[in-house]
Amino acid sequence: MLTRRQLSKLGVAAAVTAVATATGAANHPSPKGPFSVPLPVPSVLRPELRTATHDIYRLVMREAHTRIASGGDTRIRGFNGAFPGPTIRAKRGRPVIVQQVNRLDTPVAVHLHGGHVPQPSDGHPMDLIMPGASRAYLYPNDQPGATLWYHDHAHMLEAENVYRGLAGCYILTDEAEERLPLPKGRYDIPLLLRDAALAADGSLVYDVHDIGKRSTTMVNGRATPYLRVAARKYRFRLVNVSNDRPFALKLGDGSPIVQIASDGGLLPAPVTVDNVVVWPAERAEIVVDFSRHRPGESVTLDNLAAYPGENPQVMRFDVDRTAVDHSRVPDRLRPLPALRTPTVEREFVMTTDMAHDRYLINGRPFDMDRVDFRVKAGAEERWTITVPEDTYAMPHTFHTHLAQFRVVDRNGKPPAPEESGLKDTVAVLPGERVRVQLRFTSYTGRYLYHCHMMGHSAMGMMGQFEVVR
Ligand SMILES: [Cu+2]
Repeated sequence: MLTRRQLSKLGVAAAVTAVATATGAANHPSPKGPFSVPLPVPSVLRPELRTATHDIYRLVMREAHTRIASGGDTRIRGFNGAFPGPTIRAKRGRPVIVQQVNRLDTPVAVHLHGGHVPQPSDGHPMDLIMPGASRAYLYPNDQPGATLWYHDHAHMLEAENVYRGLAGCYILTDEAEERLPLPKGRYDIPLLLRDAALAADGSLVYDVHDIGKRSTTMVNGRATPYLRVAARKYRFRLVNVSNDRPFALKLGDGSPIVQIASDGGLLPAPVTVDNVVVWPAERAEIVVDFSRHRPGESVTLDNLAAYPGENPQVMRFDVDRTAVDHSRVPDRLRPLPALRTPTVEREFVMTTDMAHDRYLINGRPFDMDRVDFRVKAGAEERWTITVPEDTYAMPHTFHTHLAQFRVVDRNGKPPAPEESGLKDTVAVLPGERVRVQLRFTSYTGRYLYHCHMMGHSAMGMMGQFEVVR
């Protein structure tokens, strides 16, 4: 949940007032205005082959046209030409192989964000898939159920590739989670959130610096869509796939939101919040109960972190029917793994070098040929991430590959309940100091850590560690 102080740090407090003034118009959508297109739900990818042990998928990265908003078609780069890509649904204990075919004219590397993955399948930018080539990625799925996502990770190209569409959702479930009485099936929907700058002809304008112009927000690739819902509970998997934009989402009618999961899956217990925050690459799963509405009523989803002057409305839910609802949110969801005493402590300082247009971790930009530190397989480590409060300080989102972590404290205080679960990405605002704790497994090799504001990582805010025995 974003506090008023954090909102003012982002310079977006003005947007809070804008929410109140904009909602009046929401009930009368014009054909070309917001809420004129239905929310698409990305299709679930079918395996090419199901063997006794593996599900085998194939995805072709190619250019295609889509319609984001009224105004014209948009040329995108998509997995199977889809914007966003198809959803892969996997089950814990059953490995997946994805054959990725590159029919774009740019090199790519596909990373499964949040996945516990052996090094050759991690999408390290040294393992590029060149145009015309392909690569098979093995995902063991040996971690608890979680909403993951896959995206390009070619260094210095990732920001534009993802901006142009190379992102998709990967939903991992497990048996314990499936036994919980949470909303399922058609009542369990991923919402991939992002923004873009759209030209008048509908084309995507990419400028790594001018993020302020990306004022079209999208859900599942459509600008301000509507979703027809039944008057019952839904599970929504919020995935922030945007390059740089945070969302702080609140229901337009002010009713509370129940958050059940974060990046690494279910929280120990549900948390009721006024708004739910997802920074770039973060995920949050929420349960929204529309039974408080009658058919014919609507409720918007608003972004408290909208930039000043923007329409803060992200999408609208139109309740159009009643439905039987046997789902419920249990009081306990999933216990967290215990923290061990860490054996190693490390510090990460995230800064901006405006003179050279670079973003740095510990004073250095990414170097493919440099291993920044080595980690012992099986080690429990505590990492401290700080963003000094200086002239060019800005929020960053620290992400590490391979391991999920737990936030130990934020500025010396215990994390909020919704930030206490398993995570792989954490926001650090100017002047903040966040400590996280993570445990490495037996996988060895080079993995990345970086800021997930993609313009920042593309401009150097990234490093690599090597796990050794
Ligand atoms: Cu950053």
